[in-house]
Amino acid sequence: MRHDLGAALESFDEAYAQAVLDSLLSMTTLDIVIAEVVLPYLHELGERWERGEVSVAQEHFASAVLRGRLLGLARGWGRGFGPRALLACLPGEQHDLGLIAFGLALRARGWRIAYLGGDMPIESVSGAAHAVDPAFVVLSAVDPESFRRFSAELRALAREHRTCIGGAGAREAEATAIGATLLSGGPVEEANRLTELAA
Ligand code: B12
Repeated sequence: MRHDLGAALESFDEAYAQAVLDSLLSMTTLDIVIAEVVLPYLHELGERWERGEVSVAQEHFASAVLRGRLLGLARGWGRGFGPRALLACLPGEQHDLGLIAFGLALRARGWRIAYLGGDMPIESVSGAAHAVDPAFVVLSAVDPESFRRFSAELRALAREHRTCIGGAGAREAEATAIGATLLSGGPVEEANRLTELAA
């Protein structure tokens, strides 16, 4: 199935890619589709792009289709009565697919999601946190340097709201410096952990 999805996306066949995703979602859980198909495919796509095996156009097309589908599945994720999570990427960060996947995994566990998306000024995240009063603020970046660059602002945010950091750039040293909880695993695994922490 992952192979079919990749073949559809890399031949720019959006309709077939959606059909493969429909079929996967009808057969198994969203957790499995995220953790075992979509994220590994994206990771592998990046490696193949680095080796020059897929073009920038194929990589952009594939990530745009998958992002659109994940956000479609996210419709209504702010509703309900569960704990709230406020999700955002650090300033300058556009890679939000892992964060969206994490929001979907939390949603499957009863959370309500307030999603701010990519490239968020910390001050604005802080303003949203005051308005939403989330159980956790979760920030994501692919480069550890982003957490270091904004560490003073992030420390101030973490003093006021329980804050977590995730994504490929989130490491123990940065989490400790900020006073945040490190979510170093994949979105599904860390959604389980955050759900335990919130309980
Ligand atoms: C898709 C993609 C893009 C898309 C992003 C679309 C989007 N809205 O997310 C677009 C085309 C916009 C893009 C742009 C760029 N990209 Co890009 N991109 C990728 C690619 C192919 C996949 C990223 C992805 O979503 N992977 C799936 C995620 C979920 O997997 P992961 O990052 O390994 O994350 C794991 C964990 O960290 C965890 N996780 C991830 N996020 C989160 C969040 C939470 C809360 C939790 C709990 C867990 C979690 O889940 C994953 C599985 O365990 C990667 C290649 C790769 N190997 O990852 C490059 C990559 C991330 N990009 C890279 C670069 C350099 C860029 C650009 C600078 C390219 C350019 N020259 O313009 C720009 C920068 C844009 C910006 N300012 O942020 C580099 C980053 C290098 C670095 N360490 O800083 C990579 C690694 C490619 C490379 N090898 O050079 N990119």
